[in-house]
Amino acid sequence: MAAPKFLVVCLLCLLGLVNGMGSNTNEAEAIKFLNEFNEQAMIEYYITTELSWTYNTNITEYNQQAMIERNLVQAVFNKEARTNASMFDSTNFNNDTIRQLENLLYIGDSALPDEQLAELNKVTASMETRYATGKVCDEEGNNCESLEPDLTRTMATSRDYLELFKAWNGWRAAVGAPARKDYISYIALKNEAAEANDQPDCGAWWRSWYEVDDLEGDVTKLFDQLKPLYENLHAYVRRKLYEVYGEGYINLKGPIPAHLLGNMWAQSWINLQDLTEPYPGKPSVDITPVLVEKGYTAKRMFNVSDEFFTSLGLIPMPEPFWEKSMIEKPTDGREVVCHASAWDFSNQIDFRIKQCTDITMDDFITIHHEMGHIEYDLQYKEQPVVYRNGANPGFHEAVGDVLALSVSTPKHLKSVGLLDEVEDDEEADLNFLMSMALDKIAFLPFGYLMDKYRWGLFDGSTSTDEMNKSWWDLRKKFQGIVPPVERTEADFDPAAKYHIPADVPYIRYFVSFVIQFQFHEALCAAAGQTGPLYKCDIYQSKEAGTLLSNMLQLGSSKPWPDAMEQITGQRAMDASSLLKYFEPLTKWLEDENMKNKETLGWPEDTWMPEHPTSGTTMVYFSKFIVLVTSLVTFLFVRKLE
Ligand code: KAF
Ligand code: ZN
Repeated sequence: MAAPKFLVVCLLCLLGLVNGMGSNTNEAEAIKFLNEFNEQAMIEYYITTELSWTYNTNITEYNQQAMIERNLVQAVFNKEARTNASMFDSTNFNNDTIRQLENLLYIGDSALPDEQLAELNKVTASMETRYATGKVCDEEGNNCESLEPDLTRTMATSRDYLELFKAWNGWRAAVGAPARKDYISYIALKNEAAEANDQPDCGAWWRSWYEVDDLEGDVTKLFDQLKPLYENLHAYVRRKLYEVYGEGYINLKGPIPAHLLGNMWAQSWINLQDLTEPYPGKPSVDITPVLVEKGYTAKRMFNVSDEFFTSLGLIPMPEPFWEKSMIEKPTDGREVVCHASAWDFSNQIDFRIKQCTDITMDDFITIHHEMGHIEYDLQYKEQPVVYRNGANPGFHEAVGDVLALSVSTPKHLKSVGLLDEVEDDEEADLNFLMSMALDKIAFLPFGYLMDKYRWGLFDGSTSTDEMNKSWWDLRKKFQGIVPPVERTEADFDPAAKYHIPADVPYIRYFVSFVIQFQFHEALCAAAGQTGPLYKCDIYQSKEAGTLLSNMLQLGSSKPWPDAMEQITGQRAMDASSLLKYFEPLTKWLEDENMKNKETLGWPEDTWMPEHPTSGTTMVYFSKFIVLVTSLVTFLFVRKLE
């Protein structure tokens, strides 16, 4: 295997066809080539994106095939661009020409030979279709439910152990296990693609986008710094769940059953807000009931988000966005990919969001997240196509979330009529900070482990024979959660999370969750806000908006530390802003856990919860006892009368 590849590479070297090893030293010609490429790329990408959109908003065999075939045509275009770019010897060109040419040498999956690329496209499309169309039905095969909105709502609102289990387990049976075989093919093909891009494996390739020496080391340091806060939150929430579900289901020294945390993947615990408020008597900071009561529609939620962007002087969502986006789940029977995404059609006009919006606070925040992507797209649309990316993938994920940090403050929500009552005292602040921690702190280990898991599969340190076990090893080690029933290697639970079958890397979200607080702090300073970080709201601050948009306009034309420095004055990821934001809550959690003599972590890590169905027997038994007691009391009282 290795020898022929080596030969090919050397032949290409002799011909000067790889890595800018060409012989043409004429920079004017290089610039002319780049300009022509840019014009043509806008046309080609537009066609490719349109076909992908058609599939994503109407999943049919025909649309899937059209998308796959178009991807092959796009790959031919990309390969040709790579060949042309490699004709130049760019040693003496200016930095920008070098950066653009280098970008064109790495063409992603398109570098695969036709046959393998076709196979990869087929495998990925089949995994994505299975995920997008997955349903959970009852024993008779009736009352089938999809992930959005049905199962998501159940996971968020039910406190019935068995009902939660059925949704959790049903989803994994529907879309997890069936993806196992495809995923093994996928790993091999993605590694081939990595090698075709001069990378040792696909994990290394994905990490290379961050232009640092040791991304894994960098994120591990950040994670270790944040771990104590996570463990404090975990111990506190575990106690609250113990009060609801009792000792058969919750061990106060063990990991938490994965289906009790208000979310299909236990990645956000925001839906446990009502159970976990430090001071329960205070007005709630959850706007879901207000959105529903006031009759908000998806469109109106999008308008409110757009207004926040424009209040900073940022670019409003353009007309075609409103005409062409899909902001609700279609009701005409069409199957669609519901997982939210933001689309740049590369023609400087057409930008769209696809989201099956539910009228909840969660989705209100997701709207800001997605609009952040579009805002970035709009800001860098004058850059050449090769630079129309985030400074790194984490930057792209952070933009909308930064704005949402302001939007979520109770004062802001009240000012736009989304909360009726707010109080401004220490107890109310702690309730608010708890709600933010359930989102931002609970997410950290999940954001960290999703790619740690895939990096292990790609570099071979995790065997495909233990693909499910190693997933749960990481889930237990970092999140402190366990499956509610035993799992085996017939299962493949990672595929029950969108980004795995859909081939979307995940460390970007961990990076985002750290840097969004760095950006927030810098923008708050620009807005002249001097109070605690968690109270800052940059609404209507043109200064904050300008600072942000100047950075966004760079796209990926500069290495990300330059972009970060422009906004924050720092050149590195740093958890200090995040820790500063949560400082009052950290202290409160530490005191509370100390008072209750909580065990931090999950030392009893071999513990498993009772089987859910044996649990139901218990539930029925206790209901029966209650019934008998009431009957006896009733008869007794009657007799007394
Ligand atoms: C983020 C923020 C809050 C909570 C949770 C998260 C993590 C993550 C999740 O697990 O839900 N969030 C998302 O997946 C949001 C979708 C997206 O905006 O990140 C989307 C994912 C995606 C979908 C299809 C193909 C590729 C990526 N990303 C984008 O639409 C996107 C990414 C980069 C540039 C432009 C758009
Ligand atoms: Zn995103």
